[in-house]
Amino acid sequence: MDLIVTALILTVGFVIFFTSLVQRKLKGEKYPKCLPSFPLIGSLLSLRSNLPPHLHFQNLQKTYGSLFSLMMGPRYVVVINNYQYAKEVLLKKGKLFAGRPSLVSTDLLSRDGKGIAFANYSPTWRFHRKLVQSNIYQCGNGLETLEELICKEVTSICTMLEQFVDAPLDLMTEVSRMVTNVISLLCFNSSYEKGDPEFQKMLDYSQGIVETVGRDNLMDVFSWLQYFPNEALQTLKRSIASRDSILHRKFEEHKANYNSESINDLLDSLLKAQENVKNNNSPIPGPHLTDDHLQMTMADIFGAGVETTSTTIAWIILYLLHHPQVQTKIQEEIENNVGHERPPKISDRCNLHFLNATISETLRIQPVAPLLIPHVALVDTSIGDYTIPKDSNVIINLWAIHHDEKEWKSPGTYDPTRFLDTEGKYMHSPSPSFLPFGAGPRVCVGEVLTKMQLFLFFATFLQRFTVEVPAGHQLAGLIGKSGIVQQPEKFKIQLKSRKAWKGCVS
Ligand code: STR
Repeated sequence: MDLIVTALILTVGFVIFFTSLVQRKLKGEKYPKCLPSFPLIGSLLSLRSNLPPHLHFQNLQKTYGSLFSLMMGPRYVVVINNYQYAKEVLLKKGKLFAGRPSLVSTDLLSRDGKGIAFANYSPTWRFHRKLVQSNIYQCGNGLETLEELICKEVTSICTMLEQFVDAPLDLMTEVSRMVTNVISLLCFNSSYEKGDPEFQKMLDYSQGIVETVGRDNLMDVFSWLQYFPNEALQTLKRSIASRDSILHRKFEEHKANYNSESINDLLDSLLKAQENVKNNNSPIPGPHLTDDHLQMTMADIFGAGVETTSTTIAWIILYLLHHPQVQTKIQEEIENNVGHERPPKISDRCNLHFLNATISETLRIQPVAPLLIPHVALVDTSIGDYTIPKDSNVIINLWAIHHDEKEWKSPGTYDPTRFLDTEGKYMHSPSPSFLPFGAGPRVCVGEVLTKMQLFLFFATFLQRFTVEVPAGHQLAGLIGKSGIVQQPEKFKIQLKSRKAWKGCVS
C-alpha cells in the first residue's frame, strides 16, 4: 500500500515537474539536454554502466555536451564536464551554488547535515568553516610550527621504515598512521603508537564509511530504500557507531579538562567558541554550536584529513612504481638541492621543481575526489546560457576536467614535465583545467596542510629510500576503486635504502 502511495506521489511530482519545464521552455528559457528519464526511476536506465560514474559521465558528454542533466530518481541533477562551467559554478556564482543535497548516507554521517563537508549553506556552516580555518594550525600551545609537527611525524615513520627494508611491505598502514597523527595532533593534541588498537579501529570504520557514503549508492537515489534490509546501510551504521564511540570519548575528555587559558588544539578552540556563544560574546549572533555540531565538525576534519592525504600518497607511490624514471629524477633533484647531510624542509619547496610537478601531475591524472561533493543551487540561476532551477544538484566531473583533451595533450599519459616551464621551473597550473582542491566558498579547507605533508613526506622518503615492486609480486593497476574517494587497490612494495643516505646516518 505504502509503495503505491509513494509511486502515485512520485508520478504526480514528475508530471508537475515536466509541465513546469514545458511552460518555462515556452517562455524561451534554455535547459541543459537531459538523459532519457522515466517516472519513478528517472534516468536510471541510462546510468547503468560497467564504468565508474566519472568515466561514464565523461563518455556521455560526447552525446549530450559538456553540460547535461539527468534525473537521479526524483532529483534533478546537472553534470558539468569542463572547467569553464565548473568555474562559473564554484567561483563566479560560488555563493549561489554553495548548497549541499540531503542524502540518506551523508545525513546519517553528519547527524542531519551538521559539520562542514556535507552541511547545507547556512550561517552556522559559515561560522564553523571560518572557525576551523582560523584555528586549525594553532597547535601545541603555538610552540610548534606546522612544519615542525609534520617533520617530526615524517622523520618518525622514515626511521621506523629502516627496519623493514628489503622485504615486501604494506606501506599504507604506517602512512595512514603518520597522516592520522598529524591531524590528530592538530585536532586533539594526541597521537598513536604503532599497533594501537584504537588506530586500527579508526582505519576500519573509515574504510566502512568510504565504501558506503556517496553517490554510487541506490539508497541515496531512492531514500525509501533505507527502510528495507540493506547491507551498505548496515555497514555505514556500524562504522558510524564505531567512529562515535571514539569521538564521544575524546570530546568528553576535552570538555572535562577544558581551560580557556590553555588552548592546545582545534577541539579546545571549538569549545572556546561554544563558551563565547553561551556567554553571548560571539561576534556572530546565533550560530549553532551544540555538542553535536562541534563533534561533526571534528569528524569531518579528521575524516577528510586522513583519507584524502593517505590516498594521494598511495597513488603517488603507485605511479612511481609504474614510472621508475620519475622516481630517479626526483632523487637526483633531492641530491642536487638538499644533499644528504640534512633532512628536507619546507623552504626546499622552491627548488624541488620536479617533485612538485610529480605531486601535481598525480593529482591531475588521479583526482582523489573525481566528482567532488555535489553542490546545490540555492536560488533560480543559470550556468552559461542554461537556466538552472533552485534546488538543482550540480555534479562537477573533476575527472573529465583533468582529462580534457582540449586542455591537456594526451591527458591519459603520466607526464610530470607538463607542470614544468621551458626552464624546468614548476608551474602551479599550466592549464586552467586543473582544480584538485575544488574552488570557491567550498574549496578544500586542508589544502595548505595537504600540500605541505605531501612535499615533506616525499622529499624525506625519497632521500632515504627507493621503492620497488617486490620480486614475484604483480604491479597493481591504475584503475582504482570508485567511491567518494578513489582509492588504489591494495599493493605491496619493497624498500631499498639509498646508498647516499646509508653513508650519512649516524
Ligand atoms: C572519509 C571517511 C570518514 O571517516 C569521514 C569522512 C567525512 C569527510 C569526507 C571524507 C570521509 C572523504 C573525503 C571528503 C571528506 C570531506 C571532504 C573530502 C569527501 C567520507 C573531499 O571532498 C575529498
